[in-house]
Amino acid sequence: GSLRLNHSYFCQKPPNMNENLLFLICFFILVFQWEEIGEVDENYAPIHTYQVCKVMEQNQNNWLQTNFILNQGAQRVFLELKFTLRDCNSLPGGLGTCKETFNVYYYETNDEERRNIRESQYTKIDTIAADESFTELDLGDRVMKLNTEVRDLCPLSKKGFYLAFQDLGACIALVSVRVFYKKCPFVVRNLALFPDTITGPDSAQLLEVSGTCVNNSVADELPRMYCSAEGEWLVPIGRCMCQAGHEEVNGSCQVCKPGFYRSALQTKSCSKCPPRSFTKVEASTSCQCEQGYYRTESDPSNMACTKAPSAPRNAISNVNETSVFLEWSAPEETGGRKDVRYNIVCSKISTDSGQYEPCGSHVRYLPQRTGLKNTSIMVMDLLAHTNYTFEVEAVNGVSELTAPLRQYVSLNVTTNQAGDISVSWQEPDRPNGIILEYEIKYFEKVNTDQETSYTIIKSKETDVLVDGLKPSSAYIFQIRARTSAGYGGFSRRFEFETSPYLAASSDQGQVPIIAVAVTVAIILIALVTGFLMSGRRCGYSKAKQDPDEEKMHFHNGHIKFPAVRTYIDPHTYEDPNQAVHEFAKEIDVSCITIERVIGAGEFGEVCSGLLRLPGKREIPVAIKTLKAGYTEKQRRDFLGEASIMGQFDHPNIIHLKGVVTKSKPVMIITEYMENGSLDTFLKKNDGQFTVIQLVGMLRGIASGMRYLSEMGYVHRDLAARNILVNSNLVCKVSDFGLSRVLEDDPEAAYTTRGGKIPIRWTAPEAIAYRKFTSASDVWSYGIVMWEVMSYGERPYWQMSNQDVIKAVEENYRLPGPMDCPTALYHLMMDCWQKDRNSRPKFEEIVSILDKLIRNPSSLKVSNLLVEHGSPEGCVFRSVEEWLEAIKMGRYTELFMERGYTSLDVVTQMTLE
Ligand code: ACK
Repeated sequence: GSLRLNHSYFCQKPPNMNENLLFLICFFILVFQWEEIGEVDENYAPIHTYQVCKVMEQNQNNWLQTNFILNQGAQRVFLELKFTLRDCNSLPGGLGTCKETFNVYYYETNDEERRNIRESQYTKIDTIAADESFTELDLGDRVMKLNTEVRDLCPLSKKGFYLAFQDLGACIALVSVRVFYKKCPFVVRNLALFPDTITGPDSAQLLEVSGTCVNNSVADELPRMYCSAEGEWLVPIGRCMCQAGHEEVNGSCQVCKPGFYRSALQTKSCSKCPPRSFTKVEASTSCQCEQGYYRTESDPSNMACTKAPSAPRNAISNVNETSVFLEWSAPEETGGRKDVRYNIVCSKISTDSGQYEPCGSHVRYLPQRTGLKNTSIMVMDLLAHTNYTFEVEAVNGVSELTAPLRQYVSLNVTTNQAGDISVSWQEPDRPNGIILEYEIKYFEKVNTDQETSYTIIKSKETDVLVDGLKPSSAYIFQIRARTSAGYGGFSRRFEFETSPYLAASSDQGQVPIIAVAVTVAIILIALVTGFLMSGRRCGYSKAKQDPDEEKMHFHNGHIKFPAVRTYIDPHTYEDPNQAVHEFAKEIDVSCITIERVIGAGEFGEVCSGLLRLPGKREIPVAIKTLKAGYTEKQRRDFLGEASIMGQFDHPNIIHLKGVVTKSKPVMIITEYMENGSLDTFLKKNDGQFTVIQLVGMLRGIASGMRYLSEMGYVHRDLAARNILVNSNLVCKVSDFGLSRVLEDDPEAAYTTRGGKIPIRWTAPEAIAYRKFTSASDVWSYGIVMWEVMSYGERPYWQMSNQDVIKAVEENYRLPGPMDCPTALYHLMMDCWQKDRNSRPKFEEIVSILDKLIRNPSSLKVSNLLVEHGSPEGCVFRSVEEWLEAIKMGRYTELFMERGYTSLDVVTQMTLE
């Protein structure tokens, strides 16, 4: 009877515990010297305890052993003990023998019936001491000071284990023992089922779990999640989508009702059949067109069914010698489509047969004969004095599917005669100023190509009509443009021939000259003068930093000089040595004392030492060396960092003292940062700083980055490992480089486009198409914030780079680090906005951090709803209003769908 009582107390799952803790059955089966006693707890509720209190007697060795506890496959099991312990000092005679601890052991085995486990076979879990012991006085008041201790057992590999408690002479009452493991509970996420998953043996381990799609759904990309050691699901990747003909309703896929359909996997729910279509069955993937209506293969399924257009209306013609301009109005009935096009069918009366025949291939149509979008056309190169008929036909996407009934309007036209050449051309691509006019030079091509005499005409437009030319003759044309800088060169020569067409009939007798009107597009060669070329060589260019910007720079034909001093890319120097000596001071090696090696850099060792410049006091410095046997390129790249660093002067940018290039080894001397790199420093001092100290560090980094961005320098590798910390906790941005910046970063990985990029720190647009800007540095800064607030945790833990790219693309963002003030987490999230223009600028980041530092109460880790009360302190009236206020408005729909429709429900949201 007492065993059962203990079992029920010891092993019941209390109602307030998390869903993800699983309790294992345990009770005591072997009791040596311990007593089972009825007691009351601090609330005077009856409890049963196991007690032992043989403090006066020597050589105690009292044991309690549990039943066989099946671990149910868990590799890490937790043990929670609640007990009271008597203070030895309060026992008058027992001081010599009295103990204040007891031992907990376990014995792992596959044998469920194991009896007689010897003491030596147990493995000790721990010696347990009380945080709170009690005296006789307390006992008189019936105050029992209950201690709670939790230990874990791992890794477990067998079927189960026995627990045992050993008392060596203490006065203990064991009130409860709870044995449990943690699991990530079964969940349906993104239409995928994720099974109950027991957490891994390691406290930092994330288990990757694949989901299975719910009925009638298919995987867009295999859905996966990570099960954390705490039993939480993290980082959902991929999702399942309801199959066509089904829609998502409350996490399952249900069929579309008759009259509704769902085709493409992109639409979320079943839609009503579009106009002029229907379906009479369930689970339809499309709707059928009503009779007389059609849909083309490329028509989207949500488009109404349509029919062919009626004929064009109000056609008119305007004859100009042997050209005719036709114009008409759109048909009255477009058939419900926007893709109405027009085709022209031209026929003429044959001079031989007097019958209509096709016009032939010499006739030219501007812009073209078929598929016209506009309601007009120019028809040229017709025969003079000839009767033509033009049919203007209207068609649309479904005309071919309808009965072969052509919808057209026809026009009869008679031409007269012609004798001009019309020449047109395009403006040059990149003129060096406003074009004032064009000069057109032409001459008749006689037997040789040589010009004997020529004519020049001028035009402010990009076309000209040249008349008075001989029939059947070749002419050469050349064109040049004039700007305020003078004339450009002539275009290449273009040759045209006038045609010898005779009039089909003429009242005026023989027509001596009948030339064809010709329209020619001549593309002029670009006119680039010395002015533009010299602009290109200007030193203040950011050519290597952003080619787009460079283009804009020069397109306008002038050079913009920025207001603040601008970073100069050392690449713009033909001789890199010149750049080094422009920005870095040469230091004589005799001024330097190397003391010890502190690390390894890409090009050689990094040492600490002392620098004593003449007339100055000695200061500690860091010395980067270039190892012997370097190539010329390595030397250039190594010193490139000094050429960059030497241009900066800011308290949060590592300061260059100078370089040693005249002797070997070549060295770069910088200020010494006592605490080394930020990531290592934070890991070493986990949990040691106040939030204000951490925010102070972040403020420094942001200020350094603001300076770099104002200088026009994009860092590209901003990460805690590239920040150095001095003895006053001042953080400084370091690691400047040219192309090699990313080559020497062990975090950098090759992307599909071949670049080497530190994926976890880099903005998606920089990964996808190498768009590195100050806005991508802001993204990296957000990651640095996360690293700092989590004391050097690795961003995205041990997820693979590929998974990180995917997850970020799918809008997953790192969760807030433990104990991170909500205001800081929101700032990080802002830095990780997909649209780079929506991210804050470094200027704003500095000012936000300053405000937080000035107002420390804003840095509390508090309830979301309180934290984000509107500035006036008013309470939010709806979930939408609250989400908008914390810049998460885009999630409103999701909240509604999942039932978080009121703030009351939101406040009850669990972490899970
Ligand atoms: O984490 P750390 O101690 O800090 O190890 C690396 C190592 O050299 C290789 O880069 C340290 N280091 C680099 N520059 C400096 C500096 N200016 N002051 C102090 N340590 C530095 C860095």
